Amino acid sequence: MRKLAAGNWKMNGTRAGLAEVQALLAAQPDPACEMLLCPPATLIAAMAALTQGSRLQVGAQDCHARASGAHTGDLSAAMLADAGASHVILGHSERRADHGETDAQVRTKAEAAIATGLVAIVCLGETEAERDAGQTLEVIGAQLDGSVPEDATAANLVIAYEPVWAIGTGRTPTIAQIAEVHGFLRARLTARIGAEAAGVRLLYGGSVKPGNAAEIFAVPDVDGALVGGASLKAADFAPIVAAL
Ligand code: G2H
Repeated sequence: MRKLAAGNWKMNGTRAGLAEVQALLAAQPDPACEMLLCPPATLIAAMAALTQGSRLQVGAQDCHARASGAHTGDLSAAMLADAGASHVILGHSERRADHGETDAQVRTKAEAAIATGLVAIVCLGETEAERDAGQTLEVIGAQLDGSVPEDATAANLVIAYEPVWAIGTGRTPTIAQIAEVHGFLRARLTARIGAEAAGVRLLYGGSVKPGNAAEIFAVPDVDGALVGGASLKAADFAPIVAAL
């Protein structure tokens, strides 16, 4: 399976930030893994134009479940695809927290994204309180069951495990903790979508940086990373891509 280095710019970046994309293209013309950047929606079209013909793909950070209609401020999967997106991040913990997104909503968004031809990157992760209570696998298993469409395939689904307490904090789980969750996710996904699960990329996300990427990528069933802060600068993201 081809690994995936995905960057999530979150609510960061204006057109001036596209200089970092040019620097990344210059630094990584032929990486071994797939490369993806998910900027704010305002930059998708410009980034797609800039990366046309390169190995760097462009994605979005959310989509609406419906194709069109009276949903002020929202963007459909088809609009994102039209702007040049190939992937869309769904159910990131920041959207679950800021917008109250539920597993069922994430699932309908994933269904819409897949039906449009986008790859859905579905995010899962436990809070610190849930981990401390010994509920990590129970929580993640329920999120996976609730968020992943039953007809998802290795070609149209990516899962990102992002422990909420590791996001933007500089803290990362131990290698053993990542291995436990990713092994669990592979088994749970197999129970849900069958043999296709073997080819679904399982990304780790949460404070991935150049200094810890190689160690995390060596963990079984870690098939790439969803990188936030360290994807904003080519000088940080390029070595992470190179480590895959
Ligand atoms: C987790 C991650 C990217 P960061 O949210 O999705 O962000 O690498 O800044 O922890």
